Order: sequence, then structure tokens, then C-alpha cells
Amino acid sequence: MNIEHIMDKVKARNPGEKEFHQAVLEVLESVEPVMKKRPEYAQACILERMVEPERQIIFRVPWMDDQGEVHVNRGFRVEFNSAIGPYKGGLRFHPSVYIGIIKFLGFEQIFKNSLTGLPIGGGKGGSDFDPKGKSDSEVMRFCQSFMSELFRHIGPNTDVPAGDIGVGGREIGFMYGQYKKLTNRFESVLTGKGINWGGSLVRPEATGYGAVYFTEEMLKTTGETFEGKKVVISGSGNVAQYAAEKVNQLGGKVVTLSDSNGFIHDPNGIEGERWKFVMDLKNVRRGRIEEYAKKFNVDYHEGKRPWEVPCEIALPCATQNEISLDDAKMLVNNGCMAVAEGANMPSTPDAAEYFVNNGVLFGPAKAANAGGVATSGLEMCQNHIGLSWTFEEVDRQLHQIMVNIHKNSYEAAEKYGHKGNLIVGANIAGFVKVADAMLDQGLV
Ligand code: NDP
Ligand code: 2IT
Repeated sequence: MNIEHIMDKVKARNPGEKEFHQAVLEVLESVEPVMKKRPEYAQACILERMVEPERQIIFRVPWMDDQGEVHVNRGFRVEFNSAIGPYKGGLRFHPSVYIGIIKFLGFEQIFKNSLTGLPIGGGKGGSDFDPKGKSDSEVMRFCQSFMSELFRHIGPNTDVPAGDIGVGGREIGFMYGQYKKLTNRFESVLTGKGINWGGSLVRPEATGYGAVYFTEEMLKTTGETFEGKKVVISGSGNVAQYAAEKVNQLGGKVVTLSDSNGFIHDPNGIEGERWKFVMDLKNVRRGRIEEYAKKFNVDYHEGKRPWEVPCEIALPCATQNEISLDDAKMLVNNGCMAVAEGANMPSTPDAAEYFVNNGVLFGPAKAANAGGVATSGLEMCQNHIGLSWTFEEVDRQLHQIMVNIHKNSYEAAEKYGHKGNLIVGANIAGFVKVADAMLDQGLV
């Protein structure tokens, strides 16, 4: 097996998709020792098949704004791999979305979903639509138009989308309503649904809580806990909000949050009334994080990311490539001992490598943020059996899944000679299950 050869081919066949190239290269490098031990994988061209999505759908999404003006956006759904279950993964609505972003996310999702231990394949979708500044009716019309094409490609045993950046409970509701109208079926075709219509308790909290549970497991390996630790978080959306809540519950102190305009630094800790203010600001009023600084009279840093603030633990929960090598150096210099990726691929490859080589406990995205999709899997399970579990029950299962993901990634890294490197461990543990399923199912 020649990684360079496969990588050259990926670049030639997917020109300009730099985020996708980045995600593929990391996995190829990690699984090299497995490929040496298991020649049957190379013989069946498992890697060459894995990097090619099973199906890619690109479609027109026309919609009308409140002034009666027509807009046209582009919709995507990449159904990447169904070896271990129906395609599963979120939808991202953000102006930066193009096929390369959706493919990087869909590719990562294959291994993440495998790590959860649940029967879910990998997929991702979205649109270059920007929900920011749009009215609820505009968002509804967009979601309805988006689903008017997407519905024919998805289904509870085929492909089950959920949220991601720019897609939360409001958007899932509008899309679910349209799916139901078009198909006349009330079924488990989306996750992240409202609690009164098939949603699961803990799904809103799951990604953030899961990332913190994962961090707890990493800290345990060095006898540490969250108690009294200063925690820097980026983002102030779904993942960041609930990561902050869980850190507070475990005795840590969250001192930053951010959005795409800048970050706030609150040395008092973002908890209690201050945390509730963020929840209302971001989920109800849909305002900017700068308002927090005005309200509580703390520092706001326009156009900057929070990595300059000294901390023991950093949780990037905003977007891809938000931690550069320089940021990583700054964090390590300031005493950061653990980084867990709540966002997808937030560390650039050289930043991630720097953390690992400098003794930082590093939880890569596909392991650390798998709690969201895992709880989506639990939502599907409840829908299939027609029951709803309690908050405590879902939280218990989420916690156990995060403990297992840490254990499996840690052990895989050790087995293949990279003790403590959870990037390698998570990639290998996620990969082997999917590769074996593909072998079992023949050349499809
Ligand atoms: P939200 O839309 O709820 O929040 C995203 C946050 O990140 C906002 O504060 C947003 O700021 C900020 N952000 C987005 N893009 C950028 C950017 N280019 N530069 C700086 N800040 C940015 O999304 P989520 O919280 O759901 O998602 C955050 C991350 O977590 C993403 O990487 C997502 O893929 C990942 N993730 C999400 C899961 C989920 O269940 N929701 C599961 C696993 C991973 P602003 O409002 O200004 O745009
Ligand atoms: O990146 C992710 O794992 C998600 N956005 C959640 C996917 C899901 O299906 O819950």
C-alpha cells in the first residue's frame, strides 16, 4: 500500500477540496500499520473505496425572502459509507459550505460513527445558505425548499440527517414538518427532533457533555480532574454551550466563549446567570457574543480567537482549522495540559501534531465529539421501539459510550505502537470495524 499514491489520486479526483484532502491524509497516515498487518485490506482496495463516497447529491434550493426577492442556494448530501448502518450525519448551513467541506465532514463521520459502537454509517449534508440575520419565516421557507428535494434521498433505514453549524432545533422542526407532508410518514428520518415529537432527552446537550466526559477520561490517565481548572472554550453555539455547562458541573471554570466576530474573556467564570444569558442571547435573541461583554463589563476581543488566554484545558467548539500551530504553541507555553475537539477538525495538522509531541492530552474530534451522533443513535433506537427514556438513562448511556470510545482509542494506539496518541488510536479503532464490514459484504 502506498499512501502517497492514494493521496495523489484523491487530490487529482477531488481538486481544490483542501479540507477533504486534510481529513483523508490524517486517516491514511494513521492506518498504515493496520494495512501492513492486514494485507487483505489492500487486496480488496478498501482504502481506495473508502475515500470515494457511495453517492453524492447536489441540488438547487430556491426560496423567497420576506421582501419577495428570490434567492438560489446549493444543497448537498454526501452518502459516504453504509457498511455498518444507514448513512448518518448532520446538515450544515453556512456560507462557507461547498462540496469539499461536506466531504471532509462525511469522511470523518464514517469513523466517528463506527467508534460509537452503534450501527450507523457515515454521511453529511448542508447548504451555503446563511441563516444569520434571516427571519423565522425565511428560515422556514428555505428549510421547506431544501427538504422538497432531500426527502427523496433519505429515510429511517437509508439516511438520517441531523444538525450541525447553523442547523438546530428550529431548522430540524421545519425540515421534519416538510418531510412528513411530502411522505405522509411520521418516522425516524431526522434526529435532534423536539422532545414532544420523537426527540431524545440529552440530544441537545450530548456533543458538549460528551466532549467533557471524554476529557475527563483523558485527565484520569494522569490522575487529574476538572476541579479548579481554567477552561478556554471557542464558539458559543450548541456544542460550546453544553460543554460549558458540564465543565461548570464538574468544578472547572469556563473563562471564554466566542463567535465569528470575536471572543469574550470573563475571569469570573461563565456560569449560573451568566451562562443563562448566553443561552438566551444565542438561542432566542440570536445576537452577538459582544453583548455579553457589555452586559457583564468584561473584555471583548474583536476579530480574535481565545487561545491567547492562559488555561489548563482548551475545548475548541466552533469550526475547522481554528487552532493554528502558533495557537498550539501559545496554549502549551501557557500551561495547557488537555485539548478536546468539540468541533470537527478544529486543529490544523501541525497544531495537532504539536500537542501530541508536547505531552498534551489530545482528544481528536472523531472521538471527542462523538457524543452528539451517539445520542442521535439513541434517539433512533427509542423511535424504533416506540419509547422515550429518561434524561438520566440517556445521559448514563452517553457517558458509557464516551468512556468506551476513550478506552478503545487508547488501546488501539497502544496495540499499534503509538501509546497515548489518540489520533492514531481513534482512526484505527474506527477504521477496522468499517473495513471488516466492507470485506464481509463483498465488492459493492
Ligand atoms: P452552532 O451553529 O450552534 O454554533 C457554531 C459556533 O461556532 C457559533 O458560535 C459560530 O459563530 C461559531 N463559528 C462558526 N463558524 C465559524 C467560523 N468560521 N469562525 C469562527 N467562529 C465560527 O454549531 P454547533 O455548535 O452545532 O457546531 C460547532 C462545531 O461542532 C462544528 O465544527 C460542528 O461540526 C461540530 N459538531 C457539532 C455537533 C452537533 O451535534 N451539533 C456534533 C459534533 C460536532 P457565529 O454564530 O458568529 O457564526
Ligand atoms: O458532526 C457530527 O457528528 C454532527 N453534527 C452530529 C451528527 C448526528 O447525526 O447527530
